[in-house]
Amino acid sequence: MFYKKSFHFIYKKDLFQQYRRFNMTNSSSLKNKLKELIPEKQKILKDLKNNHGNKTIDLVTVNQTVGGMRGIKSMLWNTSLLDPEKGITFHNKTINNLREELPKYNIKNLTYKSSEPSSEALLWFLMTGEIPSEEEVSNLHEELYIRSGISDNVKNAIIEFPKNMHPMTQFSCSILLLQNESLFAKKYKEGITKNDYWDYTYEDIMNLIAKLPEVTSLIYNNTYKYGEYKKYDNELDYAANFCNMIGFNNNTLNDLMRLYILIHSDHEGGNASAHTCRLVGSTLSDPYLSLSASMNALAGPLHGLANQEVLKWLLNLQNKLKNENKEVNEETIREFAWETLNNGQVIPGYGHAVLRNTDPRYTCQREFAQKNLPDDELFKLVDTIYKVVPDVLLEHGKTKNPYPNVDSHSGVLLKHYGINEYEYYTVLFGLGRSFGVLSELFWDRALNLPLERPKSVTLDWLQKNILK
Ligand code: NMX
Ligand code: MLT
Repeated sequence: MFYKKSFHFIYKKDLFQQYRRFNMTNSSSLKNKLKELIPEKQKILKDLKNNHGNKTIDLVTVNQTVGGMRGIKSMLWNTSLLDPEKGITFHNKTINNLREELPKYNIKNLTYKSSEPSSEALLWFLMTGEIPSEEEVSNLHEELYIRSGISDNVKNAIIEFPKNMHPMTQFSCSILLLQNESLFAKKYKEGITKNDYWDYTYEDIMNLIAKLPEVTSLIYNNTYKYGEYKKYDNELDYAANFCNMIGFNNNTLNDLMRLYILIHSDHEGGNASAHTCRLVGSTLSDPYLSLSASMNALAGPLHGLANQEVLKWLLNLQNKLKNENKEVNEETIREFAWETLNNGQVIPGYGHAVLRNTDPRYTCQREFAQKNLPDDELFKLVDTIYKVVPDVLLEHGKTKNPYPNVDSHSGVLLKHYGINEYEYYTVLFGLGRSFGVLSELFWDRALNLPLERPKSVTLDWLQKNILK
């Protein structure tokens, strides 16, 4: 299935990749699969619009309109659905279902079989709703490899970013630097019809996902290390490629990265990064413009930036107690949590706009830690915080969900394996989130979903129409 090693001479590889990219349109088994699925989904949507279009799904209260539109069922989003108690399901499968059912990456079919599903398998599943065969995963692996590689212009521009520019700003800018390569934008300019949108959207999405490990690792290496740029290695899967590119060669970290991409990939459509990608994409901005915007939403501290805030909070807690010669225990953690709240700040990693229970993405990271790093000091701290903070938040009496979310655990795992630079953590969330929001963006174009444009009202309108 994979091409022969002799092509590894760089110049030959570049020529070969150009040739393969040229032929990719017809040979991609994922694209062919999607081509089969599109008419079925279009038919379902058409039937809903024509025969049930006027039925009511939900009603909207004043509190929802002035309170961030919580809970209003008003978006179509196919890749995943969030239950407030049970958490996320992807095409009706839980995280643990996927961890069992999706193919694992088998390096050279010999030495090491990964414990977590490959990100290639996840991508196939998110886009199609079907569990791929090993052959389909291999095919997609090759497709991503062939599409990988960033130009010298983009590379040099990223290297010129100031070192103190936040990694999320670098990430968003880097995606915009790639936008020049958008086939969708090019073909739209040439005058394609609606029926062809999905085709070029697919090309952009796959090219973009294939290039993200190089882009994100270059940001890491350039900001924190020595500016090294590593190319995609065909013998490693997607997640291991990323780890390799930032200078790590550790099978357990590779597994963590596979799990990390899986749990961060999608969280239905209403979260800020997903919703932003949908909104921007609905104007027919291409996938590069849409993903860059999505990453800007993820960069906020109430959303994806919370993972860096959590680690900062944990380290501040440790330092403060050390300086005061105090032990880290339930009592001192409770005091620190109250101090945070009394300062008018949120406890990062706790609470959620939809969930009303412990996030299963937290639970599976906890299980990973119990298995692989049970004696890690920061893991023990996170575990003790879990015993204390929900009660503190309940007593505080404001938050509707006193339990931990995904961001509460992720930094501790990354730090354990040596990724210490916490300002970078949200980039990793973004790498995972790209899989979900871009898969959905493909279907937005395939189903020809219209421009998103909800109706707003003014305070004056509310007074006149509600208080009457
Ligand atoms: N610490 C302190 N106060 C909180 C917390 C928290 N962790 N969570 C919610 N509250 C407050 C919230 O600020 C609000 O206060 P006020 O009435 O003064 O405005 C009140 O509780 C009610 O908020 P909720 O309705 O429970 O939460 P909402 O849906 O508005 O916001 C979050 C959800 C996630 C933004 C909020 O829980 C939060 O700020 N959490 C901490 C930041 C965080 O972990 N974000 C990551 C979320 C997951 N992700 O990756 O995106
Ligand atoms: C997410 O993964 O997007 C967050 O948990 C936020 C959300 O779902 O609103």
